[in-house]
Amino acid sequence: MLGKFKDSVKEFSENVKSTVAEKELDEETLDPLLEELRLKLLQNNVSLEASEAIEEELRSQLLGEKVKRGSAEEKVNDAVKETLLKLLDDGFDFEAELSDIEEPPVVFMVGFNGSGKTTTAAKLAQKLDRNSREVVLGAGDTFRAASIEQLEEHGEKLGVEVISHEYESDPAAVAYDAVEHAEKEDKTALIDTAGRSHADENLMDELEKMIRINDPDVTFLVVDALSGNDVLEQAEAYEGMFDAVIVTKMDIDENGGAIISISERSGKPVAYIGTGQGYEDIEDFDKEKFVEEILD
Ligand SMILES: Nc1nc2c(ncn2[C@@H]2O[C@H](COP(=O)(O)OP(=O)(O)O)[C@@H](O)[C@H]2O)c(=O)[nH]1
Ligand SMILES: [Mg+2]
Repeated sequence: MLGKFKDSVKEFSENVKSTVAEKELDEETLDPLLEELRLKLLQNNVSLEASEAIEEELRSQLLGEKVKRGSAEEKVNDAVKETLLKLLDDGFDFEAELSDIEEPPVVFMVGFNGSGKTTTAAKLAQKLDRNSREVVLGAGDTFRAASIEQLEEHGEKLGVEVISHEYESDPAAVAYDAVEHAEKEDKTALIDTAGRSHADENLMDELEKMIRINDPDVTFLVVDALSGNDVLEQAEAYEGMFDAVIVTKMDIDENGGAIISISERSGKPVAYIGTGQGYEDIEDFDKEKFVEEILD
């Protein structure tokens, strides 16, 4: 995880070290190095926007700084670290959010196909259940083949009730029933939805209707770390509809760029990262730890 990104930053700081020895960092020295860092960031799936923001921030921190041989690497690492920490939001305390809600809470999972919504809903169901918060799952993906069975299988394994209707039925009605069940039994409703993109206008309208009718307290946008620059398209497609992001498949991502790009674009916190296919494989996002891992 994150190996390639780490190498890029190392290479940048080593370049600074070898080029400047003891002199002041001027534009002539810094520009080509920053340019090179930017290219490396892009290769690591950091968006152009985010790469430029990082570059600008580093420029303003480093320009005019005197860098002695031997301390350059540390100086640059500190600057990159500071820049990334500034760009990333502090985490999102999901369970504290839920505790603030009086009615049985309603939580929506939205995102593109294959991003990990259904799997993450199951992981969250287990997490909440363990912390004495009973959950009902709503099979709101009535569109994709096998999606209802997939959720029901999770429900069975976890001992969590799943509310479902037939395929092609109105997902807003499924969510409504799940919410009603949650109200009756004092549970938290976790509503799965069908993956969709800008191109699927009907599905997008349907999702808007689902949200309008069921008024979720928390909506997670689930994105896949491997989707690279596509995370921007995802942030855009769901703009204004989500409160926090969950980035899945961090166990098989080498770059770490998706977290940086989506944070920069959406301005929303990353609540959790997915680190595998098992129910346990979900972690609170810790930006300090993430940045340490990139730079260490
Ligand atoms: N390695 C890994 N695989 C994941 C993770 N999250 C989800 N997956 C897998 O990604 C695939 C798609 O997940 P699914 O939940 O069906 O996505 P959905 O279409 O958004 O509901 C499944 O094979 C999951 O097991 C993760 O954090 N790491
Ligand atoms: Mg699904």
